[in-house]
Amino acid sequence: MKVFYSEEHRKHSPPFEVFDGGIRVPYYENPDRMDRIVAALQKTDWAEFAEPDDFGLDPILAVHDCGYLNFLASCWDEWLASDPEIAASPEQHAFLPATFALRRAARPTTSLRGRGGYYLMDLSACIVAGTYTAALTSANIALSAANSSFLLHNSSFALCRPPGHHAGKDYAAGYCFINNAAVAANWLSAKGKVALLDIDYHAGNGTQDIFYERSDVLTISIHGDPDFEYPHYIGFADETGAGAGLGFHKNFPLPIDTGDAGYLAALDEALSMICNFAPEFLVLSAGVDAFDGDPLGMFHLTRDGFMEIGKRVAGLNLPTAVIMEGGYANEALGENTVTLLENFK
Ligand code: OKP
Ligand code: ZN
Repeated sequence: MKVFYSEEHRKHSPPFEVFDGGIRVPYYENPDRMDRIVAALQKTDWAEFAEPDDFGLDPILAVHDCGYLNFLASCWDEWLASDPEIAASPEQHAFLPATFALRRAARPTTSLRGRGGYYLMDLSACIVAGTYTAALTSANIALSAANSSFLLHNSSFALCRPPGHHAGKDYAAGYCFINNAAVAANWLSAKGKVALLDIDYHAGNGTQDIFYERSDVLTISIHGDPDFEYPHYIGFADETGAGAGLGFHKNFPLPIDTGDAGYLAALDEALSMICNFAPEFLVLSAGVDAFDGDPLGMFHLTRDGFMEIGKRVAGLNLPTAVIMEGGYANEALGENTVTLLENFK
């Protein structure tokens, strides 16, 4: 199986995040995550590592707003230029907004703080010097996997970092800046119908937003009920698409303490929806933070659970671009990811 990966992700390593709006903690979405997955993949006899190609900005701008992308590109430099104290010790800092724009009447104002509050949705989307470069490379990794799945008609793995599924057309959120899976799915949608299944523990709100009014990309997310879990305001069962996209989005909000059995029951429903949709390609937003003991999750999936998920999704027999999303139990992250992928080879 082709595994697209780049060392560029290291450039995005914020020194802290503001956890649950309270204390500063080390950034959970850290480079060590990739090291664990790479190490586990290297022990297999099937992972074929490849560098991503550069697809340019067009496929990214097909999904994301230009003003938002410009903000990501210049935020850090503008911030350094605005404050000599920050410029004196940049590695101790991460840009975060101080206010958040409620979108109803809001517009991106010209000041950096104004744009920050408009384009960043929470305190886990920290911007540092390498964020934009790392995010662009991460999107190219997803595009490379999509291209490979298209050309070779088989499955591929995009080892993306930063992750993407919380990023909407014009906002960053939850460690995500560019929606890698959405960029890949949109790119593939020019070749044929696409289903995008999100099995990360958190609702794929950005993906939902991006495709909400489209019928050529079926989007499905299985996740912790937003009634108790991040991203809190989106990912409910009654959100099923709008306009031409009505009926082409599906959420499976599941309760606290969901284990393998409850999860697999929802997965089977999702898979039968995908079968009925009859897509040519599948994009799998693959987080493994539904794992028992994940510091950011409240499900109890086991390694066998991930094996079974992989088996059943691979059983669709679709060319699948598997896109890495979350997973924060770093000691188990490599094994869980390899286990999920095993059946796609
Ligand atoms: C990103 B991905 C937990 C705070 C949550 C953001 C989580 C983003 C998860 N109480 N902070 O979907 O794995
Ligand atoms: Zn997650």
